[in-house]
Amino acid sequence: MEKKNSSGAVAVSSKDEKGMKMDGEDRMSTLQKHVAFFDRNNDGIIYPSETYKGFRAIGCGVALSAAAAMFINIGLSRKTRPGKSLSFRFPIEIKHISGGKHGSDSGVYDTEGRFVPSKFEEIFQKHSRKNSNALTSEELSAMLKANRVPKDFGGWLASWVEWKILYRLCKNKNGVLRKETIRAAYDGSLFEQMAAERASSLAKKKS
Ligand SMILES: [Ca+2]
Repeated sequence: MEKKNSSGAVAVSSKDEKGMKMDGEDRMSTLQKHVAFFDRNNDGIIYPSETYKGFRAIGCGVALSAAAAMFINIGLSRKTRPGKSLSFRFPIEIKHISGGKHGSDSGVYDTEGRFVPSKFEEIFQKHSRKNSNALTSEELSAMLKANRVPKDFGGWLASWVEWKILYRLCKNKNGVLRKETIRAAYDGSLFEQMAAERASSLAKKKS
């Protein structure tokens, strides 16, 4: 269930999210939902091993999943654990995930990780040329360039990696990333679908 707050951003009830309840909070932001898929045991913390398993579950290979786990957990651990010292287990705290937001992005998540529908629509208004409800590889690259904040190299890299992985895994047979796919990536429901499809295709192969 999604509810709009006064700023038009969307907050999502935590009851929808695998029964997980955040400490002292009764709602998850869309950004929290986006990452909650990777919290494999639903304790509110994502360890590198969980990031790895999550990437494997959606169909990424061993090398990409391992690289993603390192890149994401080392990059986000300190930012999502305000006031705590560095942990070499590199945990990510979901309740503070908005602290891990990077620059040079599309602005679809606001500073608190809530979904901003107008920014989402803007992606397609500005960058879709061939099909108003999808992005081609070239359109995606143009969007990444347009979003770059000068000298924000960390943000450039993070955006590039996120979108290129999404494109590589989720483009359709015509080589485009559809709007509804991108929408589902933002709230993490895409990952649940991908994992379910992969599990069922693996089960079919075994039988
Ligand atoms: Ca966990």
